[in-house]
Amino acid sequence: MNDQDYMQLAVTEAWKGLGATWTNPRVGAVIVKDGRILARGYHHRFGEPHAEIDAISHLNSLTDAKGATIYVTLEPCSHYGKTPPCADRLVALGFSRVVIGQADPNPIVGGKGIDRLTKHGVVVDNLDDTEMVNEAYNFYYRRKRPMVTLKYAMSLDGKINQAGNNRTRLSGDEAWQDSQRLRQLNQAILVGERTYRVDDPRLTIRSARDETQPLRIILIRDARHLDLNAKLFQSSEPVWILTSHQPTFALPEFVKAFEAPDWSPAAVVKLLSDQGIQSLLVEGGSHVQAAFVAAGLVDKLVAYITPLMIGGTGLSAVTGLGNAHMLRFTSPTIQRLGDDIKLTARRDD
Ligand code: AOF
Ligand code: ZN
Repeated sequence: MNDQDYMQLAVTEAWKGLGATWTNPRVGAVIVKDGRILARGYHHRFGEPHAEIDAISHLNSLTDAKGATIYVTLEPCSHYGKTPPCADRLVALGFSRVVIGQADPNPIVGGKGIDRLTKHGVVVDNLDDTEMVNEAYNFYYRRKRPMVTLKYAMSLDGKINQAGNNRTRLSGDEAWQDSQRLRQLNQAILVGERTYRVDDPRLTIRSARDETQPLRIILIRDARHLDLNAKLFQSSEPVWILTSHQPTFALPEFVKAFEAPDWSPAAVVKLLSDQGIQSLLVEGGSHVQAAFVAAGLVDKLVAYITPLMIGGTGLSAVTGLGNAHMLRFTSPTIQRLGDDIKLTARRDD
């Protein structure tokens, strides 16, 4: 096993926190001494001990840390937050080497953790190979806004449904499972008014525990007569309504309405940035997706393509998008999921 192998084990640990650590990063750690793995750990959920501390708690004896190496997917912290600085703990226990997967883009740590360790004679090596574990966290601190992912399922002729306001089931089970995971990778999910009315979605992750559900956001032009019987309101995880007219009645505690004359994609992204939301999944419909594309506010695109011709006058994935808004995506990857194809592409500017 080399450094990269141990780091991959730490990455596996980090992913165990999927969906539960917002707005903290997913972090994993593995402690190694004389070629033996002594302990593993990860950041279980927001507010709980950091990965390093979790791994240390699994050592048979604290003295085992003396002269050991710890592999951590993120630079150890140097600040007093909800817990004391991990860097200090590593120094105090006598670790001789710390191998990190990436520096921390969060300015409260940002390099200070590494400095603290090296100042005390601990060898620090940065493998720079774990950025994808916290794609949105990294994006948020570097770009100062949430990472926006656009997701849709479409037919071979680029349609998302048949004509009219029908909900058309396109993707198979595997693609559906995958889209549930995509929800877990995002801190918030947004749909437009038509999707909300036609699909009556719950926007929850079926398999997840309540407290790890993403924030659900709907755009409703006029919320004065909002129907609280919609499925969205049948589970009490937070819902935000972005509207030009507040409801005329009291909302349940888990529902919050934000009022503005116009909720353009830029205004939505500004609100989310201000509220510290690191990632947003736009799940339709066609007009909302077009608006995000037109505004250039799509960082990642996930399309599930079903080998089916629909024809007729069903909506395209981005209805109403003029060709003046051509947006080129890069680094496409494809994956087969049952009878569907998943296409992922990015915008890197
Ligand atoms: C984590 N888990 O394993 C590591 C983190 O609010 P606090 O005190 O929990 O601190 C959160 C910050 O700590 C986080 O943004 C990141 O900069 C740093 N490292 N955080 O939640 C961990 N190692
Ligand atoms: Zn820490």
